[in-house]
Amino acid sequence: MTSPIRTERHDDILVIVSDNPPVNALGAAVRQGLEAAIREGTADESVTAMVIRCDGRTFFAGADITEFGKPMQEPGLPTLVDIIEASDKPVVAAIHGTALGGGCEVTLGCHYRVAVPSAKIGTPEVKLGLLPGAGGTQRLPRIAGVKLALEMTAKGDPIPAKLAAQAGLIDRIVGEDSLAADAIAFAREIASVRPLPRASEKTVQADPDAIAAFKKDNARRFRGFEAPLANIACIEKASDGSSFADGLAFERQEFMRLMMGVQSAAQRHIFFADRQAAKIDDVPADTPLRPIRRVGVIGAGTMGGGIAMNFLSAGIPVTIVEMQQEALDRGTSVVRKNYEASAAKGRLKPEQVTAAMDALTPTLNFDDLADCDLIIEAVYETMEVKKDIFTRLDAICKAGAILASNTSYLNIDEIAACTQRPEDVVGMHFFSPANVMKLLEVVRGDKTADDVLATVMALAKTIRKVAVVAGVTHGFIGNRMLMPRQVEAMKLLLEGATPEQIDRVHVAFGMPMGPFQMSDLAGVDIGWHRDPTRIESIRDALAAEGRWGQKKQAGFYDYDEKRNPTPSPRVAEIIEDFRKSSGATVREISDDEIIERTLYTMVNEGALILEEGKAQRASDIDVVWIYGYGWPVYRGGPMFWAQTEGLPKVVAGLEKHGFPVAASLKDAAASGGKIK
Ligand code: 3H9
Repeated sequence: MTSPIRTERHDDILVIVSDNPPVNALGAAVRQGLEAAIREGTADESVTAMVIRCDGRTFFAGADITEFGKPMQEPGLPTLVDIIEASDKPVVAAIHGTALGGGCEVTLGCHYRVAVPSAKIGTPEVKLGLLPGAGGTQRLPRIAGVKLALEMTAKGDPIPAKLAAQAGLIDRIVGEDSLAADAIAFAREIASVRPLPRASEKTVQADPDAIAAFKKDNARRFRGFEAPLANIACIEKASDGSSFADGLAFERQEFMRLMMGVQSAAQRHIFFADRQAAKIDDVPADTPLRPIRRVGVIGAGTMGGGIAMNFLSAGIPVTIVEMQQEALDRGTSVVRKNYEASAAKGRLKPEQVTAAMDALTPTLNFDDLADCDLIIEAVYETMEVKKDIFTRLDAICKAGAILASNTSYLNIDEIAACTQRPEDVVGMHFFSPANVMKLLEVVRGDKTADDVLATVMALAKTIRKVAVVAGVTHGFIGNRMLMPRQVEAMKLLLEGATPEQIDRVHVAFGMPMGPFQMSDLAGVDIGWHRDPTRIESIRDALAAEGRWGQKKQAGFYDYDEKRNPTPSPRVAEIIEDFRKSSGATVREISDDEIIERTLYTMVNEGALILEEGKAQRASDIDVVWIYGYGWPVYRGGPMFWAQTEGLPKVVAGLEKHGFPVAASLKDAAASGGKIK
């Protein structure tokens, strides 16, 4: 097999080039090739300096994640970085694209680093539940200081070349289109400079205050995660006076601990699940896409406005339609306010706000949708209204336009059937707030054309959403799985649990909020029949009393002006009344029972969804829950989590409470297999 690493001689400079598409991951062959090339350069007396660069779209994007968990082939990445640093001739990293993780660590082992202006450098391992395990936690603070090293390792976001240069991580920013030549010229300039700057030989100033402040400021963000704290501990070790060798030993120990743990397995699972979700099993990756130059949105409410913002932010013009001028003005002004708020926080430049607003065309005239390539309907969840809209769209939209509904429950096939072009109809289920939440459920109707599906999936990437294909089923993937959870949460109240207990168990599990906190935030009145005399459930009783949630400062909880919740004595009374009238036996409910009845039931529903072919794969379900509902990523989504719980335990838990268990779940539990 040919090596992905080749060497090129430019007089006295040896250029070592990696060509390992798509992202130059540092797999075994790359590491072996790099080691051989460095040895070639050091052995050859006519070589004065070396340059390491990559072909393709990026510098090394990190260790090869697919090798994790398998026996490591020599040289390991830490050894390779040590070999580079130990070279007695200068080695220059020439960076373009993203130097990430192990790729960043290779640059830190090099004596010098040059980069193009668009390059980024970072240590995103924490997002995989890991830490930079090839000396990164020890070299990074020695070059860039404790504060930046904490930010980069414990949060994992890459930094642009300019900032890296200010921090000493880049020695020279070179021409965007002349990296190879500029790196050689730089190497020649520094070829005879001695001593060689080696990161491992530097010391770093201790900064315990910065470490304490960083932990405190980010406590919320890091809640439940193991890896951020391990990253911080390694940076602390690098700066507490310990030797470099001791620091490396500590880093290795922590890296291995994380690598063997469930959290990293879960986060690595989600890394691949994200990318897998974009693939449609029976639609070829090279399916020609329909051009989307203008998007129409019907409805300028919270949902419609949020949906429009996704496209405006991506530079795609939007025509937004409403029935009344007042609603249209209100919707447009909310979009503007949202953009201005982002600008005030420094996330957008004023000219970007202007450009986005200029690309928005508000109108009361439905016919203005005629020139749109994609029209997304975001009005009430009523089949009749949707059918009416799609009939009108069918009459006015140009041939080939994609007609999408943002419905969260309704049958896309039924909606499609009222048009003459069901093949152009698809579901695009955004999650609220639509301009923030990453998830997009793409609902594939019976007749949805392959190119429509492929176009919408590709468009999702353009607007920075994670898209998952769902089949037509009530509530699709996410909301369908939410239903058993809600039903059980309400039953548990009757049997003796309180909203506080159920929410506490969910938050301790890692969810951003529990079912009742979620109801209060979304609105207890959502889906309510609006007849205060008809009280059939605890929810009806709350709604009838105007306890509609946070917006009324009263829902399942009481709220103060700052929206801080406290348990409500009135809600306790209502629950008590229902307990009496339902004749339920009230008992102590354990936290385990709450997990079994509200979360195992979701897993069961997920298994049914897979059996019915309404989701392509179990990992897609995990993606839905991570990006749509805030399931803790360190638990890998409900289906992955069920595996880590142990499927036999999940099945036994469901059976204990009398739930009918999905056949596929039972089979997987019995055979020691996986839910697929
Ligand atoms: C590490 O370095 C540990 C060390 O500290 C210590 C070791 C001892 N490995 O994302 P894309 C695949 S941990 C294997 O769609 P983009 C990816 O699955 C690593 N495969 O492209 C996809 O495959 P497919 C730290 C990888 O342009 C294809 O490449 N590094 C890896 O949107 C294209 O990827 C990171 O965490 C990998 N490292 O984004 C960086 N990376 O086509 C992870 C990607 O079959 N990578 N693939 O679906 C990224 O963040 C993005 O891929 C990147 C490009 C920004 C580079």
